[in-house]
Amino acid sequence: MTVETVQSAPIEGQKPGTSGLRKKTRIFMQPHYLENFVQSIFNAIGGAAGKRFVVGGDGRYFNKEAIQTILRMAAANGAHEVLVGTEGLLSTPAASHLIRLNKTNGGIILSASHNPGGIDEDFGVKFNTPNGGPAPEAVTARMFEASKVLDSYVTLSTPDLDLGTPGKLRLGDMVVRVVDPVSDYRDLMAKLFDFEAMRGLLAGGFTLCFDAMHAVTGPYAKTILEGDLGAPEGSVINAVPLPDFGGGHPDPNPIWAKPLMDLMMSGDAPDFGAASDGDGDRNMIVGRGAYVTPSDSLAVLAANAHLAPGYADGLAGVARSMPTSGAADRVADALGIASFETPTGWKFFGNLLDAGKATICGEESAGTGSDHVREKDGLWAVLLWLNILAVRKQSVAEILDDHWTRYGRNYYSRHDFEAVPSDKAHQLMDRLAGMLADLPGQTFGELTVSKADEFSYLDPVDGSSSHNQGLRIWFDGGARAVLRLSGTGTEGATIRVYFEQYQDAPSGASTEAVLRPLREAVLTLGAFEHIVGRTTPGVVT
Ligand code: VG1
Ligand code: CO
Repeated sequence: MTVETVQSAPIEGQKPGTSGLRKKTRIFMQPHYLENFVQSIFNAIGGAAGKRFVVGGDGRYFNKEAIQTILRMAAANGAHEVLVGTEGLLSTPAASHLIRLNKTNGGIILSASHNPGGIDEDFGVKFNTPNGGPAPEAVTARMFEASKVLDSYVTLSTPDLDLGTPGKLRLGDMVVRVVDPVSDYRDLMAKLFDFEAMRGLLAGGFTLCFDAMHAVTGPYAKTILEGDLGAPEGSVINAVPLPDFGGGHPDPNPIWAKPLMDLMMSGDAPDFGAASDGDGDRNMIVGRGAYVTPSDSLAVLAANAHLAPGYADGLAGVARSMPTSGAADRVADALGIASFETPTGWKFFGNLLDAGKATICGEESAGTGSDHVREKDGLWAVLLWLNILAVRKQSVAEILDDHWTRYGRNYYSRHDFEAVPSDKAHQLMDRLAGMLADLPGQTFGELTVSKADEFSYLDPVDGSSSHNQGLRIWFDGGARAVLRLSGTGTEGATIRVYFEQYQDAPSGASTEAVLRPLREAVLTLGAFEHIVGRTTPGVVT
């Protein structure tokens, strides 16, 4: 076996965003594009020689080819062993678990998560560090720097490996261990949750529908929900991962999981509905007639986690990303535990989890997880909900009502303005950033600004700081708006606007009605109409 050195040159724009490098699939398929980035990863971590990695992806278009390329490059770079899921499939949380379980030097995960898949859609590559979590900013910065000076990469010219069945293969001097993507993850879930109680719940007639959205969670949900817990066959729908996710966005929210939402709001609704995203790290939870916002879900899980065996000793702390509503903070206060507010993106939770400062973390974008892995984990959230439902013997709606009565309610909604020309989006954000200091005391419609700032984060564990993490505007009467630009898009810019209104004694009015004055104030002060020519978002979640 001879290692081939391929001459290349730096490719512009290989800068990882909120969650790895995401580009149009055709860009990743260009000569040297993927190879340059993979070599930059290895170069940024001091080489791959003698190291062990996990590699897998969500099965989207180009997953198979990319896995083969990465395996060859890992072997050519001298890696000792790579663990890869059967057919190259691994959910993001399962990959995180395998990295930790096998004490590897990290892993490469192929996914553009909730973005659609296909030759004309999106692809992504992300490196996770030995703790199982997404590379922190210092590491992604080194990857980007490495990409700017790259002049060659190494690979092998070997035929594709057959990754169809678990077993041990060799590629040059490197061992390739093909592993079942589900089994170790399943064992971890069985340790954390009371499967017996959950089996009892389902045997007692409790019904559920889990929409895997033709993405990677299908096999996991089938094994655990239908296999281990005894949900009737057919409880998991769209369970076969497809390279184009059946043509939809594998994004578990009321817009993209509309058929499930419609079912849950209908007379035929099962007791519990859930969905997960392309790579299995996100979740949507919906009870019969009761959608649970991700921010509320985080708060409910934090308040009730002790009902599951894995969390019976209580939580060390709760962490949420800055745009996520403050509902979880209220639970932390009541429990007398710490709460943390981090920038958007799971990589910022890693240090808190490693240091034992936080046990449960969450983001408003349908991500919840705990210290069991270092990624958000869609199916984990579903199982924790089911465990809580099995113990409390109440409906999702009753649990939510009870929660709001006790803690008050943070009405919440996110509006996305997608595919905005980049210059316009920056113009809007820069203008607003420049106005922040003068906003307090000014009134917009019914609301008066009480405070405004640009969010910076000082990591309490390693002392690193991250700036420009979003604009925050608070108003008298418990309202808050956050504006930031997405770091996962592949076309133009996406402006995300997050609205939140706290009510101590929830009025019961619709979220739309409660948030209207806030929305109007923010659209006015942000000059949306004038700068981007739009006041209606493309997606509301
Ligand atoms: C979005 C979400 C963020 C999430 C990220 C990755 O980022 O807002 O909360 O961590 O996607 O999720 P952005 O920068 O577009 O707002 V996933 O499921 O792609 O791993
Ligand atoms: Co995801």
